[in-house]
Amino acid sequence: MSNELPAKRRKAGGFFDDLSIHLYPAALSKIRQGIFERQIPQNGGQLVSSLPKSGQILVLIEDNAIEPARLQQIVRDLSQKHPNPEATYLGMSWLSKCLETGQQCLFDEFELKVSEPKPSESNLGKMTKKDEHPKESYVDRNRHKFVCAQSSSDEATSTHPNKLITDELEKLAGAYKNSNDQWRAFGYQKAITSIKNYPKAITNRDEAAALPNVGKKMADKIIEIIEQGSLQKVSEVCNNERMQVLALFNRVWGAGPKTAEQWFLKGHRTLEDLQNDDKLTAHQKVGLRLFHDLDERMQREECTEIYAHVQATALEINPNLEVVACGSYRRGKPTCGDLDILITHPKLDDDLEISSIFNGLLNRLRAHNFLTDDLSIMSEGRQRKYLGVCKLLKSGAKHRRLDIIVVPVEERATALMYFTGSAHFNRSMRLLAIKMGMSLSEHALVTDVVRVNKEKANTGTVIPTPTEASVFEALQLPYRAPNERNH
Ligand code: DCP
Ligand code: MG
Ligand code: MN
Repeated sequence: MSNELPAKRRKAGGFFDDLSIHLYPAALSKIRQGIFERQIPQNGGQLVSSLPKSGQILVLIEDNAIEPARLQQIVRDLSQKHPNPEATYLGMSWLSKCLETGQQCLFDEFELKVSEPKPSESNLGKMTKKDEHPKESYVDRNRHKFVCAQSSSDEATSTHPNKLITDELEKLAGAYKNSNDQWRAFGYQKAITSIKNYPKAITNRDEAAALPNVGKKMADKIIEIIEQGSLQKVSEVCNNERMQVLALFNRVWGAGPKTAEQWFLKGHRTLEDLQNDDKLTAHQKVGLRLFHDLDERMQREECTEIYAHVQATALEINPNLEVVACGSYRRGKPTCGDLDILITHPKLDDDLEISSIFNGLLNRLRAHNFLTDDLSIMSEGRQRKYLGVCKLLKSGAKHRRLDIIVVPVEERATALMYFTGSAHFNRSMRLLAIKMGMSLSEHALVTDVVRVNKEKANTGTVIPTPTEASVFEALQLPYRAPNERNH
């Protein structure tokens, strides 16, 4: 079928729909280039042969089998020779992953950040042994820029002087996210963060355009919001049937932008339509049946009640158990999407005992009719994890999401860090660990990990981290209390 189309013609609706993509030729083999040049238009993307000075453009740079220092050099040269504030630089492995999985993958770990030029530096991005780097390394100089090195200050971001602007732009970012247009969502999100970090009220176009990640078109939008109080584009993008339906479907627990889009394409428009679909997954069925309860975040006080019930039940099994409420609750948020509970005890090391505590707790909670639906029950390494739905034993109580993990004591601190989040904070900390030649997961902080093309070639050595503070310390970060991790 697609043979009838001229090779370069874009196929509407592919997963690259509307993306303008430039394949940067440096280090790119002719064979790979040929494949990509065919695949991008076939999946709805638009190939751009030369780099535009302005406008959103995705610049893909070969990151396969290339020295990190050379890759950094390429990105830096490119951004200097062709400055375009709306360009996003990604490793070519993003493209491979999209083609492999048949979807537009998240940019997250593929984004190539432009580092400021440091002529003395020849080993950028590469973590080397101390004796090779007697002076401060790249990571040492840039550590403070990582999100995990900064305290999140809720007040600053919720009451900054350009809130009207970011509120309006957030509507667009949300709509693009719901419709799986993550490239646009990403572009808006970067601009929003930049505006939130700007300490003064923006008053003119040049001031707006001078902000990082704000291009000329974005600056025009900012001015429109300042002058009109709102943005015409918001109603254009958000007030149509498709967007409204996608926004609704995204609220079903267990469905994301991709599922929402598939449902829409099948002709579904309402929650009732979904009820009649016999292809829903078990999760989606629960999400749909309990839509109204699970759609709403709960007040912190309700979390406290749920926590008290799980904790009391766990302590019946063993009074020495440590039962910690993590997630947004531990970060002090006034409302929570679910409750995340971590369980361990100071001597917990035996896999049979881990299972027995885990199963014993679930059985007891089931016997109380406290658990109403299981979403998934799994083992992750030595940790056991439960995702489900619970309901307090009082009239009028609503169904709430509950996650429980039981972990061996030696994984306590890294599991606590992971389960406390935020997800953004965790991503930043893991990235920093990688740049320092380590690897951080919910199981352990590991050093001497050798990576070949981003795959771990050896398993490394576990650094003992008995406390959260020791994780921060090993990464040479100032300690941040949970309420400072709301990034
Ligand atoms: N987590 C993560 N990466 C993800 C999802 C979760 O690192 N993609 C970690 C950090 C989260 C924690 O797990 O803080 C708990 O996940 P939740 O989805 O429950 O998120 P929160 O508790 O932070 O927020 P919410 O109030 O929405 O539950
Ligand atoms: Mg949570
Ligand atoms: Mn959770």
